[in-house]
Amino acid sequence: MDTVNIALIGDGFMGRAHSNAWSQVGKFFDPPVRPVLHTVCAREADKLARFAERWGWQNTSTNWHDVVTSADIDLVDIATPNDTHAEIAIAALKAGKHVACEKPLANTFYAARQMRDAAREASGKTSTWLNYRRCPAVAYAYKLVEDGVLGDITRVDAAYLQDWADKTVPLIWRFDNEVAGSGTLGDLVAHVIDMAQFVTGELITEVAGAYLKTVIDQRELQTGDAGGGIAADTERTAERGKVTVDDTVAFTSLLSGGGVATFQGARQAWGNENRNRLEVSGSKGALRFDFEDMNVLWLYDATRPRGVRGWTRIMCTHAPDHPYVDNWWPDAHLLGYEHTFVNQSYDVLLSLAGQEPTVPLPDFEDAFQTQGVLAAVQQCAESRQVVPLASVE
Ligand code: SOE
Repeated sequence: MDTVNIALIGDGFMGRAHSNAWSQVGKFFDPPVRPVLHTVCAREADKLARFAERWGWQNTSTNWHDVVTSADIDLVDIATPNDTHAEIAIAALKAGKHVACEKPLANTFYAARQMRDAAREASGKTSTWLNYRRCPAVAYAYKLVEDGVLGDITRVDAAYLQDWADKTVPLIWRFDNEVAGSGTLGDLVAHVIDMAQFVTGELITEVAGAYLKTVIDQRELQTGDAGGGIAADTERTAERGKVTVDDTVAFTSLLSGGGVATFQGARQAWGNENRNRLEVSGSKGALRFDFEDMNVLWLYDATRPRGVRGWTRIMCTHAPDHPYVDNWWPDAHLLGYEHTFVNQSYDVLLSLAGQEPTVPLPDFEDAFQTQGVLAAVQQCAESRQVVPLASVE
């Protein structure tokens, strides 16, 4: 296979991020297989035609069923709202395609399990766009922990905080539990759950003390598509609808190595515009990451003589030590959000050619583990009881 024909399902915010990744990866990396932007599929033909023209997709379709079963397609890339992931992914896997799916895996634990089971039976490879693993600083943190720099992990403190969801934002799909399956929990905290498990190399085994709160419980109904942003301005009506998901999330959990991990998430955390942050402490030191300063990793080496101990600021742009940066720019010429998707598309292409990715790719098994944590948090918030992941149905 020297080329891979890609079908993208969805032309919204993630459709743009993925289109950019597939069109850029061959310019900055030398993937073993070349991606072809073969077909993009979405509901509205006029918007779709403009999207295809802008991003260089060769074909368009408004019928995803035909696309995912077409003999012309090798990989199906799912960038649609959460309630559509399972049907599309399972159809694509049954048709022998590789599948790259946006996060969270699905809007329900049941649908996510169906996707995980389909992947187990399928010949195609799966991946999930948990893209923050591919910030060079996060990938380097993974390597440092794997090399034992922190020793035994004792605690994790993680949060994903945004502040876009004020009362002027209409009732977009992210506020509808039927479509999204949760609010901040699945949209944001899924990322830091995956990051915590990825960097520590450990899994969350139980959840306690979970709270899920809706801050703004009514929003204006919208007409038309929310376009390419999280909450791009749209026409709205004076009529209002009920928000049926969480805005604010907090919970505590146990890690498989015995440490304790605490998580927060919010969409009205004023002053935190896209603050996806992680602190990991071990018996020999600690690491800190904050996506709003995404090229930097902070390291505290607790084995140093006390007089000289302190946080070291590492600019993770020093090739070849820091993952991916060899293919981008010289020291401190800084990467951004879109580079994490290009880095991930490179690793997907490596995996399709049977080669090892730069750092582990989250497949449907990994994403299902994260979905289990989401379900455990929802059950814990409901029951006020400790929920072992093994008990989640
Ligand atoms: C909206 O909250 C959002 O676009 C998430 O859906 C993405 O996963 C995150 O990377 C940025 O914020």
